[in-house]
Amino acid sequence: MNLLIISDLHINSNNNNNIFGWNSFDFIHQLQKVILKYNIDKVILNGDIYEMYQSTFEDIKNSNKQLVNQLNSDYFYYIKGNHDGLNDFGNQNFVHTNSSGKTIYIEHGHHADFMSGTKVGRFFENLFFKFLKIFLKFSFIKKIFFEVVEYNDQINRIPRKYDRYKYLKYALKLLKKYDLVVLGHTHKIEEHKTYYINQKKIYLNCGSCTFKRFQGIVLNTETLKHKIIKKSNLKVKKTTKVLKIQNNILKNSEFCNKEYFYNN
Ligand SMILES: [Mn+2]
Repeated sequence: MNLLIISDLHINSNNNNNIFGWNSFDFIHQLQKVILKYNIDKVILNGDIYEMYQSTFEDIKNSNKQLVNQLNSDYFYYIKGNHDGLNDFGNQNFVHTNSSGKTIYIEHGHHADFMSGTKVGRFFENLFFKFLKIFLKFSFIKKIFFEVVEYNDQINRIPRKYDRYKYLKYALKLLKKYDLVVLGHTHKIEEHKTYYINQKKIYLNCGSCTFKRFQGIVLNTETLKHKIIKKSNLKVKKTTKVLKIQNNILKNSEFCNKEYFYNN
């Protein structure tokens, strides 16, 4: 099985302050190219796909209908990130054991942080989100909350303060149990190989697709062979074929299923 793992798109409802930076159609087209090139069977959305610190899911969906519909199809496996705290859907992680017994573990990576990774932190985090769900019904509180979060959050600041060591340490701990670990969250693409009691271990970070970059990891679950995809500020050429595809997206909500790719 070939997986494509991407994370940290931070798709917002506000087009003026959209750190995702992609036009929905261009992003779907880019995704389609990668899916075809590497014969991808499943796309793993490894957290922080939607920017739910700043907007509600409903608002994000209303401003990016086609894209959200595509990402919600069965072809995509949704993992929760720290920006998904208010989100009712999604999985905590993706675990797979291949035919030779090698194990793959994929999660967003925020459990390395105090708020999501410790009992005390999680208690306050859950309490905070419970209250937030009630208070967000009042639009003036919602507005203040999203403004405060936007100010505090590092994602739209360049340079962002990075502490990759913490996540590397967290990945190494996971690698005692699993053979290959993929995290996101840091927005920095990474690849590390090491050995633990003669067993080869791999830690990968799938980076981020913000600011119109396309970063991700293609992984074959049988061979554990992987490829890092790293493209910066892509310009998508709009050929007549692309325009035809864009029209079809509007008509066909199953755009991201494989048969559709091959038949069109
Ligand atoms: Mn994150």
